[in-house]
Amino acid sequence: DSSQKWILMTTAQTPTNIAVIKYWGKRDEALILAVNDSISVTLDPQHLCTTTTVAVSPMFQSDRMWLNGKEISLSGGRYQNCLREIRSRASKIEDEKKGIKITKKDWEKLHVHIASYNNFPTAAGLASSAAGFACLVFSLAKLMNVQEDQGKLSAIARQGSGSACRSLYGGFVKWVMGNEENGSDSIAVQLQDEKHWDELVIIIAVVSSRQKETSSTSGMRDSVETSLLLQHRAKEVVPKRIIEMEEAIKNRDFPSFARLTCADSNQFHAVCLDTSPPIFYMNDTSHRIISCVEKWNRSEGTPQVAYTFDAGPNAVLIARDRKVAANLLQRLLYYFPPHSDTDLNSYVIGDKS
Ligand code: 2P0
Repeated sequence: DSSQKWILMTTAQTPTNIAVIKYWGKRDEALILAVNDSISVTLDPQHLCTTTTVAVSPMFQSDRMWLNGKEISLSGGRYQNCLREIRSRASKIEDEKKGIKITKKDWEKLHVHIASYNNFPTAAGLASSAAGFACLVFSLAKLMNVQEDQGKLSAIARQGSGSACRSLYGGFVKWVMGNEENGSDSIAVQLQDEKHWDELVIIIAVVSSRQKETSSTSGMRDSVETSLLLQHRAKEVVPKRIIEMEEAIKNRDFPSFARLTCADSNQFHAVCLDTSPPIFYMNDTSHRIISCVEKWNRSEGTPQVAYTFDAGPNAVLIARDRKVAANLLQRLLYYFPPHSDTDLNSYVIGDKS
C-alpha cells in the first residue's frame, strides 16, 4: 500500500581485495565465469572500502542508485542480474513495533534506493568494482532478509564483477572457477581467516589515480581472443600455482608466497603485452618499483617484500612484517621523492584484515 510512509534501511561496509594469483579471462561473459581459479587477500576495512546504504519504501517509484553522491544508471546487465538474483530470494519481514510487514510477494513490487561511497579512487586499478558489488549484494541481502550462505551470495556478487565474489570474506580467499555451465559452483571460499597471518603489512603506492585507459572487462576479452600465453597460463601454470600458493599461505612461508605473487603479477602483465592490441597497465614508475624490490630481495638473500600490480600502474607491496614495512616506506620516499618527476601520489598503508 503506497500510502504507507515507512522506510527500511541498512548499511554495510566491504573492503577491497588484492589478487596474488590473478583472475584474467572469462569463459562466460554474461555469467562472469573465469578461465582459472584465483587467490586474493582481503584488506583491512578501514582503508580501501565501499560503504553502501540500501533502503526500501512503498514511497519509492523506481530502483535508483548514487555512487559517490552522483546518480548512476542501474540499467546495465550486471546491476540487473544482482538485483534480480537477490530479489528472488527475499523473504518476509514482520516488525510489529515499527508497523512494517513485507511478504515475499511484496518484494516483487517494492523499489530500492542505493547509496554507495568508495574511500579511494574509482576505476584507477584499485579494484573498486570488487568492493562495490560485494557490498551491494551483501547489503541488499541483509535488507531483504535473504537466507543464503556466504558462498551463494559470493556467486551473486560474481555476476556484478568477477573479483567481487572474493570480497565477501576476510583473510585469504579463493575463487573456485567451477565446472557447471550455470555457474552454480563458481564461488568464493575462505582459505584462512584474517588472524592467520597478521604480520603481513600491505602498502599501496599510488603511482597514478587517473582512470585507466583499458577497462578490465574489455582488456580480458581481448586477451581471451588473441593471447596464446593466456591459454597456456590458464591450463598449465595457474593450476599448479594455486596448489603451491595455498600451501605457502597455510605455512606462512613468505619466500614461497613472495615468489609466487611476483611471478603471477609478471605473467598477468605479460599476457597483457601478448594481447592484440597490447595492453600496458604498468608505467616506468611501476617498472622502477619492481627493480627496487627485486634488488633489495636479492641483496638480503631472502624475500622481504612481494609486489603485485592489477589493471593499472599502482604497486601493491606486501611486506613480511612491520619492520620491513617501515624500511620499505623509507626506500620509497628516497627513490621516489615527493614533488619530483616520479613522485608517488600517496601511500595507503593497511594491515591485512
Ligand atoms: C584480479 N583483476 O584477480 C584481477 C587481476 C585485475 C587484474 O579482477 O569484468 O573488475 O568485472 O569480472 O573483476 C579486475 O577485473 O572484471 C580483476 P569483471 P574485474 O583481481
